[in-house]
Amino acid sequence: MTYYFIADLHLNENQPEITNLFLQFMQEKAPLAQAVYILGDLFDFWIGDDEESELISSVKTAIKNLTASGVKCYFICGNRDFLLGQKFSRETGMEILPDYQVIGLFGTQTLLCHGDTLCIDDVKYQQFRRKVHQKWRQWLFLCLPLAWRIHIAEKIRVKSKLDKKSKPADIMDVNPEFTAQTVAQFNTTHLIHGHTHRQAVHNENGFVRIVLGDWKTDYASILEVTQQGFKFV
Ligand code: LP5
Ligand code: MN
Repeated sequence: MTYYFIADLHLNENQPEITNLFLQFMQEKAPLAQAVYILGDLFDFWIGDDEESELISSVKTAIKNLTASGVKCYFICGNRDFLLGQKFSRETGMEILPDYQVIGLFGTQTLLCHGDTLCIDDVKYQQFRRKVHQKWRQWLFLCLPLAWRIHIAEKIRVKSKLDKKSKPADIMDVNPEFTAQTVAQFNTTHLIHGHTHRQAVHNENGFVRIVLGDWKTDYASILEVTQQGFKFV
C-alpha cells in the first residue's frame, strides 16, 4: 500500500512542463496508490469552478480517471486555490478536506494541512487570509464576471509578489511554537504540509514535520509513504 502527498504545483499556462509532470504522475505513479493527497496550491490561482481551459480540463480528466479506477484523491485548499469547490469535486471525484485533517498512516497519526495557517508571523498575510476566507466576500467575488475575477486575482498576485520582497524570510516560514501547539492539539506525531516551498524533514520538538516542496519545470516534489516509511521520489 502506497500513499502519495504533493502540494504547490501552481499549475499555469506558462509552464506546460509542470502540467506534463503532473499528468505523468497521475498516469504512472498515482494509479498504484491507495490514495493521493494534494495539499493545496494545485493551481496558480483559482477564481471559481466555472472557469474552463485546456489546462483545467486536462487536470480534471486526470483526477477523474484516477478516482474512477478506485484510487482515492483528497484535496486541502491552498492560499491560491481556496475557491476550488463542490462542482470541481463532483466532476472529478476528488474529496475536499478541511484546513486540518488527521489521518492514520500505517498506525502513525499524521496531521495534514497546506501550511499557510502555521505562518502566523506573516501578519499581513494572515489579515488578508481572514478577509478572503469570509463566506460573504467569496460569494460576492464569485458573482463577478470571470474577466473581472481574473483581473482582481492578477492584481492580488502583483501586490503579493511586491510585499514578499520586503518580508524577512523567517516570517514566511512556519512559527515553531505555534506549529508544535497545533500538532499537540491534534495529538499526532507527524505533520505533513507544503506552502513554504522548503522541502525538508524536520525531527524536532517531539514530532516529525515533513515539508513538501514546490514543483518546477524539471522537478516534482512527491512524498511516498509505504509500510517501510516515507521518502521523496
Ligand atoms: O502565493 P505565494 O506563496 O506567492 O504568497 C503567499 C501569500 N500571498 C497570497 C496571495 C496569492 O498569491 C494570490 C491569491 C489569488 C487568489 C485568487 C482569488 C481571490 C479571491 C478573493 C475572494 C474574496 O496568498 C503571501 C505570503 C506568502 O504566501 C508566504 O507565506 O507572504 O501573502 C501576501 O503577500 C499578502 C500581502 O502581504 C497582502 C495582500 C493584500 C492584497 C490586496 C490587494 C488588493 C487588490 C484589489 C484589487 C481590486
Ligand atoms: Mn501556498
